[in-house]
Amino acid sequence: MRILSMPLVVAALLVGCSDDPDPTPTPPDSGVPQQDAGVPPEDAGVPPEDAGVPPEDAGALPSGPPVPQDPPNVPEFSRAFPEQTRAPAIQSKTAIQVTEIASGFRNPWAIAFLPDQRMLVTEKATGSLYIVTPQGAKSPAVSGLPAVDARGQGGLLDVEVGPDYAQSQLIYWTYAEPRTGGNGLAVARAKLVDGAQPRVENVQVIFRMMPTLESTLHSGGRLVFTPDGKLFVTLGERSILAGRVQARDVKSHFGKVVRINPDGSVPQDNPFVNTQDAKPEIWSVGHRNILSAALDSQNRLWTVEMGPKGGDELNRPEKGKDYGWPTIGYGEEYSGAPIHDSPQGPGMEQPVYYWDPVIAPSGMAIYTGSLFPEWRNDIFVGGLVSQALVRLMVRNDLVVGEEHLLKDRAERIREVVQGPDGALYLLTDATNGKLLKVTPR
Ligand SMILES: [Ca+2]
Repeated sequence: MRILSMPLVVAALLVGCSDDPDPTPTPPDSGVPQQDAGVPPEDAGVPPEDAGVPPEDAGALPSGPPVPQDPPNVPEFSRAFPEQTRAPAIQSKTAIQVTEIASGFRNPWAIAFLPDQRMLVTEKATGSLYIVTPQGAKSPAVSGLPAVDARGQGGLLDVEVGPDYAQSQLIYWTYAEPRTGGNGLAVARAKLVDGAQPRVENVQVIFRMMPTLESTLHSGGRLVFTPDGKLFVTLGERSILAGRVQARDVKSHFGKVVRINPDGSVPQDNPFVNTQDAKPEIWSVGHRNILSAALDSQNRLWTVEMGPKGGDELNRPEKGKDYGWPTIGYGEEYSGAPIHDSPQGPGMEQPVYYWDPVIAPSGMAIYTGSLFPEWRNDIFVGGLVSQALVRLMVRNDLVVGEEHLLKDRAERIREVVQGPDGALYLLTDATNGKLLKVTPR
């Protein structure tokens, strides 16, 4: 366990705030440092996935070595329980086929399925939204969306189809909103008017992350509807020190999961509605930058957040709980400077699982389909730096196996959703981004 003097902690907070392992191409005029600087090369030379992995006997939990990876960046931090990191490597028995449905998306970020199985697809940097058929035909960009601040990790991010879409045609999306004095994540909804020239009408901004701050980093931005009609929104802490220090502060939205009604109003059973000066939308606190979120079969929220060097985390955020960033965590600054005295601390929750080295997560699905029976209830996370589709086998809320699929494609995976047909649909993060479909071969 590392012991830090206070000045060292401050120094640690002051350095390395800008280099996230999320090297989204940045417009040349933005002044944002190259975010992949200092990120270790992804695990080149991963051996074939069958190397040394014992067969999974029915009923028996996987055992054996973890997915091949580099040594941890912060070896002095010990896991809180055995299953918290480096689960045994597993190998899917079902052979998979990857089909390219469409390409030519400029850094696409999110997919949402319309009831007729067409997809809404967002492009981060251009702020464009498209409707894509299952065969890959792309509509003209949907008109009427508000302007985005497209610098860095901003832009147009997630999109979801409203639960009452059949009646309302409402869609919801997140974006970095340009504001006087800076920017901030916003959630908007509008009526989608379908047709040869699709557009949105009656745009309403239903949530604004506050305070406004000038940062192009750590926007968060995933949306998850729950069956009881609430909407979770995941938020980042803006990376820069002025934002990072607010991640556990209930007076700020930074570094939080928030929970709202679809019209933006506050559910009265939220945990901080009666706390003086607290933002009433807050569900959980102490997150860094949540880019992955999904519900499980019990409709519980799971998230994966982008950590610093060596600190990506899988969490199951519960009402009113504190997930510790920046006080505790398993990583360090990109400079190698320490961030935390300890990976554990009183009053703060432990991640279900963490990665050191990181996968650089974005996008998440918890599988419920019938195309891949062996994947039922497994967690899938897109990997950017890791250039993998990460599969986690979960038993009793513990990760008991990990697999890195699609490594041979060497593509950054930005988004993972399960389609109505039980296939997994992916977006690759590239200037010529692809929409991919994963089915049994
Ligand atoms: Ca944490």
